[in-house]
Amino acid sequence: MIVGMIEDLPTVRPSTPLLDSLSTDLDGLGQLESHELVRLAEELRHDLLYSVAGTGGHFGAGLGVVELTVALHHVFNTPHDRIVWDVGHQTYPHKILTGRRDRMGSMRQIEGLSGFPKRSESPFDTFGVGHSSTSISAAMGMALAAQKQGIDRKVIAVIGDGAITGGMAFEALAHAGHERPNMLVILNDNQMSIGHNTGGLATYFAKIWASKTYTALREGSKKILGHVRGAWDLAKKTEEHMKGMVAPGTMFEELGWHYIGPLDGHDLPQLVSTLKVMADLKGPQFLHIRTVKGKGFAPAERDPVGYHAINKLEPAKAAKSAVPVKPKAPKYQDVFGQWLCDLAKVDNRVVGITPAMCEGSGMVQIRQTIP
Ligand SMILES: Cc1ncc(C[n+]2csc(CCOP(=O)(O)OP(=O)(O)O)c2C)c(N)n1
Repeated sequence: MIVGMIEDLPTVRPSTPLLDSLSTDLDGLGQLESHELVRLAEELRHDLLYSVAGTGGHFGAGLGVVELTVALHHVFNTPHDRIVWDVGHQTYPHKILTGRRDRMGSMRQIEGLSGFPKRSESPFDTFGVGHSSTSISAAMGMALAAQKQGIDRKVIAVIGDGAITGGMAFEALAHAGHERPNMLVILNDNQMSIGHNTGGLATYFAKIWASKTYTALREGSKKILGHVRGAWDLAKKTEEHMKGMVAPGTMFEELGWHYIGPLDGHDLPQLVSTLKVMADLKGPQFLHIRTVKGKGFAPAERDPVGYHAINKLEPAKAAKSAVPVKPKAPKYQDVFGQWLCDLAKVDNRVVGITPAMCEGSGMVQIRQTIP
């Protein structure tokens, strides 16, 4: 179900019988049937909407990985098997599932839960993050260490299409392509970073998707046009003029990875069956999934940049609009952004460089006024 308006956000804890029945060590999750997993994902999404609406924090990324979170904890024996989330801003559903549900109301407050994975918080948080692009490297270290000690452990890195553009991620991709540890990287491609993606890799991922869609269409039309004399030849000639077709994943295959995808990351049954197969494959495995940032909350789906992170929503006060309540004081990044603009106006040697997050670092104004 898509929640569409702020009034629809749960202000009281939604009914989540299946989620309530799970033990904090996730015993039993592995035994759930496919239709139960789908129901669990729905309950988890509602619980997430309820808790983030109450505390504020990272919003869109977590909503986009609800199915993936359920699938990973269902297929893998966590925390013995290790999930390494890149950046970690997408781990709110993971935290709800892994024993911290009753503390979600303390998110990002003093003595409360961290907005990122934190090893001291839970054995399910395998790596302390916040900085991006580290997950593949960390997961590779864990995989090699387990191999060396003869421990039978699966290791999975989950990385976004924004974070994977970081140099460290590529260092690890190249390294693992050479060392060939048994590990899985899941590329969560939602066509978004914090802001809109830029750069050649984003174009490459878009081409992969376009080629897959095109191939599916081609297979369909082959069946139909094959029966019409001349029509198929004409279609083939047209096809020769099409530029920019790419075989999915060639780049990763060339680096030494076995690539599967792109798959619909919200199709839970398909995700589960693919993960089950991939879990037993040897060597470095790469699964490319496509998801929607903000999935299940229509305003966030429409505006993934604005809803990357939100302030606490106050549904009673803001009953008529989906606009997050304004904070009282300007944010640190806004003060910084204003200072940067003032400086750049009087000194043309000043250039702004964002950490791939123009909005979050208060640099929208300088981009617009002094591009
Ligand atoms: C070293 C470093 N640089 C920049 C950032 C800012 N940052 C936070 S999340 C992120 C990428 C988000 O995009 P993606 O990985 O696609 O995840 P999504 O939010 O789309 O799920 C970036 C660049 C960071 N956390 N660490």
